[in-house]
Amino acid sequence: MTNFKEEKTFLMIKPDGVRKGLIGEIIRRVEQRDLKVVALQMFHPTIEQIDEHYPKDEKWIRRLGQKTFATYEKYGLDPLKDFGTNDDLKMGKMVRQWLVDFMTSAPLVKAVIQGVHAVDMVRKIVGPTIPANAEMGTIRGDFSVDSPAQANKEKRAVSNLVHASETPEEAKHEIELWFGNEPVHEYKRFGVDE
Ligand code: IDP
Ligand code: MG
Repeated sequence: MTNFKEEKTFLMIKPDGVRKGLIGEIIRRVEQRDLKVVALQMFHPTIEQIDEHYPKDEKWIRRLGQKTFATYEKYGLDPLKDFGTNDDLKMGKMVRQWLVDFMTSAPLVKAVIQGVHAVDMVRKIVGPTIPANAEMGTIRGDFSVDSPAQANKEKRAVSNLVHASETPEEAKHEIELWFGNEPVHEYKRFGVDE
């Protein structure tokens, strides 16, 4: 019987994950949790593809800007001095552009992961966005050390190894974008599906 909580999510190993030689480790941690890799590929994205990947709606961009300002506040820095703005939307657009630059700087690995509560499970395995907030035992907690304050000062995206969909809606959009023309495979995993 199909488990009604079974779902698919999208995972991408970012340039730093690839360049640190962590492809195998990241996939291993996902498989270790009985989640199934149903599509997997290395590729070098275009600017246009990455631009489609990150949401374009104002709410998402503002949230990204707000996060950046929150980091600035926490570390006593002045965004107006460094970026010439206090506006969430303007700041969010800048960070989004840094992300596009970062994500096109090396090959990436993209994957579709299937399993019970796959979206939440993969987020849990990956850990929260900022490495310092990511617990040991998560991919980001164990292997990344970047600081958002430093990244913002250097006008670049925070290096945190992995991208993983945050919601089922985001997963649907991303799987369609990255695997729309390619096969996602069906198979039964020993000890999981039978
Ligand atoms: P997520 O990757 O944990 O889902 P999001 O908030 O969706 O995090 O942000 C997307 C990516 O943008 C992050 O993974 C990180 O690389 C980058 N990022 C987030 N906040 C900042 C920031 O304040 N400065 C620079 N880069 C950031
Ligand atoms: Mg996100």
